Amino acid sequence: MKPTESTSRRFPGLFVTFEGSEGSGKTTQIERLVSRIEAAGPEVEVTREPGGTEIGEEIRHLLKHGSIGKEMCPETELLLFAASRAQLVREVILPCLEAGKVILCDRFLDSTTVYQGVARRISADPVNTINRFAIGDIMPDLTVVLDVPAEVGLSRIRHRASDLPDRMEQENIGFYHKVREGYLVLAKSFPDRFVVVDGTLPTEEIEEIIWDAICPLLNK
Ligand code: T5A
Repeated sequence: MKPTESTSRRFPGLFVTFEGSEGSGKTTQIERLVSRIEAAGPEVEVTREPGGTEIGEEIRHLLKHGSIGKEMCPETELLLFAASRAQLVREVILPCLEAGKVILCDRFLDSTTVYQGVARRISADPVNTINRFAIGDIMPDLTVVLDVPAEVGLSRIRHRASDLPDRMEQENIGFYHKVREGYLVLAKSFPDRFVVVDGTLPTEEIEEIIWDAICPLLNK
């Protein structure tokens, strides 16, 4: 049977999430979209996962840069991402949706489904149950997946001026291949929510494709 999802359509706001592997261009596109959406009328809020709240940012540090992070088992990792998400939903996302804002979130529950579920091989039952517990009944109205070959994404972030790779950026290439494939399979399962965009296109072209997907939802 085909899986089903409820949406957040009952709120006056709009919830859009951005997914994809490392270096796929999520942050770049979110930055470009903010002023464009604001020019169309609605107030926009940008947030990210893990993080986006004081508690979430502490968890982010532990997950990515904590000196004890090397010892972390996959189950702990899953629960920490979920804890950050539970806080973000209640402290930021729900209030924004109730206030009629557009909220753009850099990663959300699909990252857990793909990274911890598919790539770390935690079985789907606990992943889905914990995801559901963390988000309550909030689902994105639209999820944009920026699809790039793992090699392209990794080479982009490795050319970045900033520091050494963090804990999540040190996996072998096979891990990121699974991430990419995981997103593509997930997007096929929920075609009403997902739009997959070729992340190797020029940034301006990607922006136009995403804008075309968001526009009808702004005018709901
Ligand atoms: N994670 C997260 C989990 O395992 N489970 C979870 O539940 C969650 C929520 C988060 C890490 O945590 C994991 C996934 C991640 O490993 P992060 O620091 O937030 O870590 O990392 P990312 O989300 O992967 O962010 P990145 O900054 O690495 O990638 P972006 O945001 O996708 O890419 P961006 O926009 O910064 O662009 C990267 C570079 O590419 C260039 C940009 O200029 C930049 O230099 N670029 C392009 N170049 C050519 N063509 C284009 N179209 C380009 N678009 C961007």
